[in-house]
Amino acid sequence: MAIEDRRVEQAYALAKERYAEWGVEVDQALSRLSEVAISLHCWQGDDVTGFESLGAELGGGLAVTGNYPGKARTPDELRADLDKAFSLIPGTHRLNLHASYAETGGSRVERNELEPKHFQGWIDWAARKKMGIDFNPTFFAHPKAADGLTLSSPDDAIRTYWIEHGIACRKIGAAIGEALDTPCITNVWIPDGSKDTPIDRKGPRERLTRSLDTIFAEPIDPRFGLDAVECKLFGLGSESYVVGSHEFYLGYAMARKTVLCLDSGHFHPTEVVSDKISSVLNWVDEILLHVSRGVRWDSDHVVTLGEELVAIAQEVVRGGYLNRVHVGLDFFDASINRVAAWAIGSRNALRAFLIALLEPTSLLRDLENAGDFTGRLALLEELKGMPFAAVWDYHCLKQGVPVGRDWLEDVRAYERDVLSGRG
Ligand code: RNT
Ligand code: ZN
Repeated sequence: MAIEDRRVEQAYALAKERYAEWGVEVDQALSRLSEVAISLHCWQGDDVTGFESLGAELGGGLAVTGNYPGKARTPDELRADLDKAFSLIPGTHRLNLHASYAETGGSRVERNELEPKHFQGWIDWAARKKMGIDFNPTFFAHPKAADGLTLSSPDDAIRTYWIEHGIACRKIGAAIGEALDTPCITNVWIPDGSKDTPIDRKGPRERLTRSLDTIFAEPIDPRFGLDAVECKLFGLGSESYVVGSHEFYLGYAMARKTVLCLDSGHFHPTEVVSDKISSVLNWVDEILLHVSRGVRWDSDHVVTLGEELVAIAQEVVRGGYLNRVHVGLDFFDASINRVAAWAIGSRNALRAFLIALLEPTSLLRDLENAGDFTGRLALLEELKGMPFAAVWDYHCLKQGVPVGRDWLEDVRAYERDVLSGRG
């Protein structure tokens, strides 16, 4: 049952007073929250399948489990599902698109021959929504990636094919950014690595450096396109060695002035991305986050409102980094309703930013500077009980999206009316 608007407003008024006692201006926090754009990953909608019908297994260490009915099979279905998801998320966000979602009108187009026109359907759709798009070359789920090596492959023909794919995608990214008038981040993630201990760790990394340098050789107007590189510790089938490790890409991003992508599922389980943000932003201008949730491994579970998610948002806000950090999501769960997965993950990411924006940071910093660690801990814990949910509900109301759990009813209706008809 829908909660009455009046009750939402009353709860908000009380919450506002409570935050004011801490010196926090709630309206200001909400207006800053409206500026946070989440790049919603298209691949949650169809289990990273894409539209190429190559019949190749996903591979690359990526694994989607579950067979919940109703997955999107066509670009129109995927866009309809995304429309539904966006209607449940307050604010204006972005789409994160993979090259494997090209629309080639039924004919087979090799990945190294993709062009902006193959993404026109996506561009037109995003333009109507006044929304930006980010982009990713797809270096997996392809016969030429079957042995797990792409840009670092010792095979010249294979490596060249993937370099050409990277170059093609960068041009597509720039065309998307120009068409939509907001820079498109084209993020390179490759699966390259090995299951068992390699003798040669150096050769593949040297080849990867040369491949990337070739892909990025032509300058791109930063108003249209930005390049990002995504590191990883290990994957299924690349447990012993990943060519594009954190050190590799941190160095690359610093030396070549690209954006660095940090995926929260890509590190040792006791390592956290929240602690890396203020380190790497000393050395690179901008980062892209792939907000994910690994459970025991890089399992890409739907993002929940947990301690690390809030810590990531706090680090971004406390550091004053909102304009240098791009926020993308990266999870894929086929065991639950896929639209709900988007809604849950995105709403959680935004709620984490709201919690961070409602923090009386200068008060906490003063305690820390005065050496009052008792006060710092006490207040941090008290803040966890503050009524941020009343502020969130009000934000959803004002942004015209469902308040509280009402969004679930929308998803259930969509499942009944649309998804269940997909066979
Ligand atoms: C894989 C990386 C990469 C992918 C997407 C589909 O471990 O996280 O970002 O999840 O490109
Ligand atoms: Zn990722």
